[in-house]
Amino acid sequence: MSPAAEPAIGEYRDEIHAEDPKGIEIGEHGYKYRMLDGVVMPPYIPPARYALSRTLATRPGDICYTSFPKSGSTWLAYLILLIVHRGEPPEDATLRSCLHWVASSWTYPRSREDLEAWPSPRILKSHMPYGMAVGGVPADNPCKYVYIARNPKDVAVSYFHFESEKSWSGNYRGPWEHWLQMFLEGRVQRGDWFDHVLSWWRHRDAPNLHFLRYEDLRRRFEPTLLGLADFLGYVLDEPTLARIRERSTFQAMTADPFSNMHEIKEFNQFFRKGTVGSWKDRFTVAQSEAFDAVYARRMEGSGLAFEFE
Ligand code: PPS
Repeated sequence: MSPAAEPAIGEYRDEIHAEDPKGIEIGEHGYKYRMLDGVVMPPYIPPARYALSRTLATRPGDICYTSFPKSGSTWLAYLILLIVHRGEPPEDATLRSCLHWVASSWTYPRSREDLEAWPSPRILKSHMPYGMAVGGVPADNPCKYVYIARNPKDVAVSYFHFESEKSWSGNYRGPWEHWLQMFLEGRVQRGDWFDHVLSWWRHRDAPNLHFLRYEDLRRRFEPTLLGLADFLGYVLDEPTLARIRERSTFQAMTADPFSNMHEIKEFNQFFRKGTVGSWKDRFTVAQSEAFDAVYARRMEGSGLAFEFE
């Protein structure tokens, strides 16, 4: 089945997302979520689709990209697609239609049969921690996994905008300081940022896992992209590299209907600022210091560090 043959994507609607309304909780400030394997998850990840995602048989050519939300995963998805397609996005498609978000009942909820019939290489999207990954245990899978992480202050702010300003899946209606507290306590969808990122970081030396940082893509684009391409088994010549660089800037992705998520109502929150350090517009000095203390404690000994400026 080609992406072009599929029905148009629907806009956000509770009745689409909540295939299994029994499991949906409404927390503080109207925040909607459901629990899966003890982790806070969005309403649009019903248990049946989560099970499909866990049991999907991956293939050697598959590329599964993963992140905590708001860490640059849409950017990474486009880079992977452009690498695979030599810098030219496929015709009669959109970025979203080329991806498989298996656990989600939203966007393109393809059946197991459709997924199995899809030609390689399949690009699989996920926002799960390591223990809940697509295909089961990553180390036992033949596919490749790419994880992207971003400094958690920018993640917390980007996520707050995403969840609170529009009628998005969480429908959060609380103030920033409450959101920040929820973030630090692991009560936002996808759970605890530290647990999530470190769960993948611990496996960074596995041969089928590539760990990236958003800040490296921003600051050191070319070597970071070449490293990604190399991991995926592609050699990029100079013209292809130049095409990918040009097409994947924040401005180009926002302007291009292929990559700008126009199928999804309120798509603008996918592309907000695209910078390192926008947390400073939101954190107070006291919040920043309190965050830094938690960060130092939770990251201690991990060997993982982020740029915040
Ligand atoms: S989501 O909804 O969880 O899948 O969001 P995700 O795509 O992971 O992250 C969204 C943030 O990534 C920024 N973004 C980019 N930054 C730089 N360059 C490019 N091309 C790019 N594309 C997306 C996007 O603006 C979100 O960050 P904020 O800080 O909100 O701007």
